[in-house]
Amino acid sequence: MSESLLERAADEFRRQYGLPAAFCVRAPGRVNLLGEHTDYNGLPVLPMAIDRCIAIAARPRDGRRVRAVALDWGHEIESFELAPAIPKHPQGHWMNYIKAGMQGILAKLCPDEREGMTGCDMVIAGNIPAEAGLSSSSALVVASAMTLLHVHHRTVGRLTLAEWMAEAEWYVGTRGGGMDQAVCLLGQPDHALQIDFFPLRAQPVSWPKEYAVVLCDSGVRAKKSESALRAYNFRSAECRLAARLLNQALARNGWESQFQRLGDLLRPPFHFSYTEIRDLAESALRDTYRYSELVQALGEESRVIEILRDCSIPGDPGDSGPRFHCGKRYRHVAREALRVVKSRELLDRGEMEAFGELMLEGHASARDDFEISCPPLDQLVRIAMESGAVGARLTGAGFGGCTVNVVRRDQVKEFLAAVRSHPGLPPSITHPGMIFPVNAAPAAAYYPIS
Ligand code: NG1
Repeated sequence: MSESLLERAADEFRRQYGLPAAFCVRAPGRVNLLGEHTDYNGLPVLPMAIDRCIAIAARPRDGRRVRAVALDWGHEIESFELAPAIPKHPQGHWMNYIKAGMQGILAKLCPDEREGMTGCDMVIAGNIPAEAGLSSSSALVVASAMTLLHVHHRTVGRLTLAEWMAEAEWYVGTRGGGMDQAVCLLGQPDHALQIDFFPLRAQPVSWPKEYAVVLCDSGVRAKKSESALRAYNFRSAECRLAARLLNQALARNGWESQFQRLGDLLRPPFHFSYTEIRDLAESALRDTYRYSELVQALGEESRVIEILRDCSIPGDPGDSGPRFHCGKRYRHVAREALRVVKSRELLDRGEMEAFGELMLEGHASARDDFEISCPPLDQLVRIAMESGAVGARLTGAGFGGCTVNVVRRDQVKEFLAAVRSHPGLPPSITHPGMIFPVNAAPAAAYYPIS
C-alpha cells in the first residue's frame, strides 16, 4: 500500500513541477495499544507504527522557499520561506505541520547553518484518516523534517530527532508528549514499542502472530484546532497542577526534593515503584478542585496562572470557570502506567485474554477518570466485545477518532462482518473504510525514485 502511495506522490510531483522528484520519504501513523495521556506525564506508552502512512516526494530548490501540494487536501500549491520563526497558516491548516517539522530542525542548528538552509518542492500523499487519533499530524511533521534534512544531506540520530519533533509539534498549539513522533521514527514490523520518556527510550515488544489489530473509526472528528485542542491542553494543565499538589503532600512527609512530572518519581532521589506512584496519586489528591481551592492549596495565584498560560489557557478562570479534576486525572495516569508495564509482560507471555482485560480497564478509566471518551466510542467498544474482540478501547487523544480492537486473526472476517452489520451503528460507520485491520509497520524512511 505504501509503495503505491510513494508512486502516487512521485507521479504527481512530475505533473505539478515539471521535473522528477529527487527522493521520497514515508512516515507511518500509529495506533496506541495502551498508555493514554501518560507520555507528557513522563510515564510509558505502548503504541505500534501502522501500515497507514504519509508519503512525500521532494526535490531541493534554490532560495529559502518551500512549496508543497497535498493531494488529499486540495491540490493547491502552498508555500512559505524558511526562517527561525515561521509565521503560521490559519489554525488547523495542514501546512502548519510542515512548518512545525522544518522550524523544529532550524531551531536546533547554529545560526550559520540555519542561514545556509535552502528550501524544496514537495508533494504529499497519505492514507491515514485525519483527526482520527492515528497521528497523521506527527507523521507529517516527521516526514517534513526528514525531507529538509535529506535535502541538506544531514543525518540526526532517531532518538534525538524524535525528541526534537515532539517539541517541534508544539508549534501547532498542542502541548503533547513525545509518543507519536517516537513511534513514527522507531516502529518495527511485527512489534509494538514500549516507549519511556525523560530520557526517551524504546523497546520493541513482539506482537503475537495469532492476533490482529482492527481499527473502528467513530467518524467523530477530534479536531485539534477547536474544542478538542482546548480540552487536550486543559488535561495537561490539570496534570501539572496535580503534580504541584502532590509535591506539597511529599514535602509534608519530609521529602525535600521536588518533581515536575509524575514519571520523575521513578528516578532518583525518589525511586518509587509504579505501584507506589499509583497509591500516592490515589491517596493524596481530591477528585476535584475549584480555582480558589487550588490557589489556596498552592499558596500563590501567579503559579496557577503560569501553568494555565503555559498550557495555552488564558487568564484567571475564577470559581465560575471549569473545575480542575486533578485527583481523577492523576488516578487515570498512574493506573494507566501500571497497565502499560503489566501489558508488556502479558504480551511477552502471549496472554492475550488478560491483555484484552487491561484494554477494557484502560477504556473505562479514560471514560470515567480522564473523561476523553464520547458515546460513539463507548458504543464501538461494546459492539466490538459482543462481536468477538478480546479487548477494545479508544486510542489516541480521545474526544472522537478510533477504537483499537484486538481480534484473533482466524476470526477477523467474522468480526468485521458482525461489526459492519450491527443494527446499532449508523451506515456512515459501517462503511469498509471505517473498520479495517492494520499491521505493525516499519519506521519512517527514505526511498529512491524508481
Ligand atoms: P493524538 O491522538 O495524535 O492527538 C495526542 C498526543 C500524544 C499523546 C496522546 C494521548 C500530540 C502530537 N499527540 O495524540 O502525545 O499525549 O494524545 O495519549 O500532541
